[in-house]
Amino acid sequence: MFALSSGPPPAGVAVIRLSGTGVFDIVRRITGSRRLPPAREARLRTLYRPADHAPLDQALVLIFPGPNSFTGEDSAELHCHGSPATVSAVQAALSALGARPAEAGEFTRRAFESGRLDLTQVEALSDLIAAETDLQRDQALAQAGGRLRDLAESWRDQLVALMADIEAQLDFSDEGDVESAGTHAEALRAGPLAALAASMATALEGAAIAERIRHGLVIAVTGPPNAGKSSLINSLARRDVAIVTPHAGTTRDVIEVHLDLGGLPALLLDTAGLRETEDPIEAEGIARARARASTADLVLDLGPGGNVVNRIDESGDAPGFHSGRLHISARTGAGLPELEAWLADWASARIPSGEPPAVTTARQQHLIEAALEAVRSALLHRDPVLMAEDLRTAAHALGRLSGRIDPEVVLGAIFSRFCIGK
Ligand SMILES: Nc1nc2c(ncn2[C@@H]2O[C@H](COP(=O)(O)OP(=O)(O)OP(=O)(O)O)[C@@H](O)[C@H]2O)c(=O)[nH]1
Ligand SMILES: [Mg+2]
Repeated sequence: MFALSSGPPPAGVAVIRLSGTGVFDIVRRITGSRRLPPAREARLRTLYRPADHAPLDQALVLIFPGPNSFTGEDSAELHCHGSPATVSAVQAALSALGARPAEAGEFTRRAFESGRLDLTQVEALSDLIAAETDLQRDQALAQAGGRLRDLAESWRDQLVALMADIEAQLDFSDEGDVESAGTHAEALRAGPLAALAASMATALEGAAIAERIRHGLVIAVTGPPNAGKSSLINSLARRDVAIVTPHAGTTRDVIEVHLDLGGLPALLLDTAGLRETEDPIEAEGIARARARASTADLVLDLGPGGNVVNRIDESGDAPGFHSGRLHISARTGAGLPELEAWLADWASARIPSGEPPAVTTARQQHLIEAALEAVRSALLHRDPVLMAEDLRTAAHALGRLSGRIDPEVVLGAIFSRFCIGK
């Protein structure tokens, strides 16, 4: 299979990736040479159309023999010139040579299936491709390196050891050993099992922060029509994302803008001006504005009693914080540096610096919660048989975390989020 892995043409360079059995043969045929480049070293080669041997492009060609490749299979990359004509001609040549276009996420899926990545790393790669701020990148990169995988593996190893221990004790007590399995279970409760529960609970603590890092803190701008909400959004975004007119009731749909607040991600929402209206379209916009504002992490209210006062170019008020409100002019930009500094402080108070959290997705959080619940239930049992049963449940949840034992539908949903070529 093959895919264009770089951005859409035209571009300076287009990277076409290939993976699977027979890839090296295809590279030999498209370059018209028996000689492959040395592993993982780029060589300049002419690419030819198989039908008539017409030259298509001069490209850098690299090969990555399996299993030491991203997918674990024999793989190759063709770095072509990035014009639409070159890319489609090379792709047509690859199809003529028997390769087929890859599906979305198929390279990553093969990496998962060959055991090069576990499911938490797959999720991290998806986040890494989507990362817009430094913090999102740091979090995704740490996860892609296998941080949660290693943690979950150590939990699973501990569970397996504890289960083996309990089984052994049960066998002994069958033989009439002096130490009863029940007393042994008591010791586990006080020691390793309690430590395991504590470690899982600590990992879960960062989940809410990780969620904020992934999706961004949500900031809604609200206020009456014509307050200057869309003007403020455009100034903060530094581009013309929202329509601004002197007409009251301009904005209808909620408009979302990604902001980088000193490396911290935020999602800024422009909303319809709040007022009584007969117009059903505007009324729907206002209902949506209210709904989004009610779940936002912060509301910048440009209304009469709100926390932001706009139009100081008209009122003559001084910019910045005074009388408990922030004074700005969306038109002249006065007070906006103060607003941006305040937003960056506000965001950093909500997203503490330091180690990025280990648990980053709702799926991971859900499964670790399930494992923790089973371990806590095990802590309550006197009967070692029931205790072992709970530990098995916990180990199963952790197996799903890594994707070892997840049903096809779950895997399909995760990989379909990837773009083609990854
Ligand atoms: N003088 C002055 N005019 C402003 C300022 N901010 C916005 N305006 C003007 O006020 C009008 C309305 O601005 P918008 O940004 O569209 O207001 P809005 O709150 O988004 O309005 P709706 O979408 O209708 O709810 C436009 O003509 C803007 O140019 C400001 O700080 N000073
Ligand atoms: Mg508006």
